[in-house]
Amino acid sequence: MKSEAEKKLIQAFQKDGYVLIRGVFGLEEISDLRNKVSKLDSREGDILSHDSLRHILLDGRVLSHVKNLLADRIVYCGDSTVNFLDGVGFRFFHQDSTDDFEDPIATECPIVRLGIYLQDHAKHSGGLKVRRGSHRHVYLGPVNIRRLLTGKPNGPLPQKAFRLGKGVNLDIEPGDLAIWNLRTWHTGNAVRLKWFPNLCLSPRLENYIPAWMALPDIRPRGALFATFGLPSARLETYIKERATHFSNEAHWKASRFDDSSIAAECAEKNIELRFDGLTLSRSGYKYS
Ligand SMILES: O=C(O)CCC(=O)C(=O)O
Repeated sequence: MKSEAEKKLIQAFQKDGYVLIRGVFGLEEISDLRNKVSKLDSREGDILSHDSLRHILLDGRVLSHVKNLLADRIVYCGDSTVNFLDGVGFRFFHQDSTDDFEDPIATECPIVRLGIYLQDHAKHSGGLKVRRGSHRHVYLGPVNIRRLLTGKPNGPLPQKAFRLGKGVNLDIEPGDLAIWNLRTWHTGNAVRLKWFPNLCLSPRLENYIPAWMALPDIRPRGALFATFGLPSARLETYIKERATHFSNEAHWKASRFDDSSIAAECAEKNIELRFDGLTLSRSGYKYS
């Protein structure tokens, strides 16, 4: 039986394509995590493969929110990263649901991505920007405009899928957990203007904002990102793409979440592990 708070989160997630859950972790936990991330010799590999960070992804508080939005049994395929960047990170709206040509209004994408940010982004730049409701939208580029007009390629789509959705800079504070649908349009490294911190600008424009006009960001920018999904055709496509993408070569080499103790903990927590990326990488697959 779900609590009222859980039901509200589901409603918000279904409507907006994201939720920001306040105070999941304590300030000390986040500062400890930041310290651990800063001390890693290498940040390659998925989160479960880092002994000092594994507990955070398998934390009951994280899993209960993910399971509330998905279902009790969830799938993890090794798609998670540890970030700790001193420079300016990338800034452009994108969705993580790759090779996805389905009608986003008529079909569901039962996959979520979560972000744990290791510094404040409510009063600082550098946070997450999303387009509200954009898990039901397609990108308004030339290919999709042709699709709207001609139904080709990949079949017709309803006209109301061709919308942007209101841009929002999320007021992420240390301890918050952000979860978004894999189809939701989003970008990291949002710039907040000094005089209008809530004004949500286009990320392309933000690249040209001089530093003196923006609220500073806290560097290095630490964050953990991870994907969980439900068994589905959409998840299969995603896992295949992640397993074979050339940019993941080093990631799979450094991952070892098939270790028996990790596998046992995941089994106990009702997490199905998929080793497609690991297996392919170890088979000598040539990434191109
Ligand atoms: O860096 C961020 O805040 C966003 C990261 C992101 O786009 C992703 O993990 O899919």
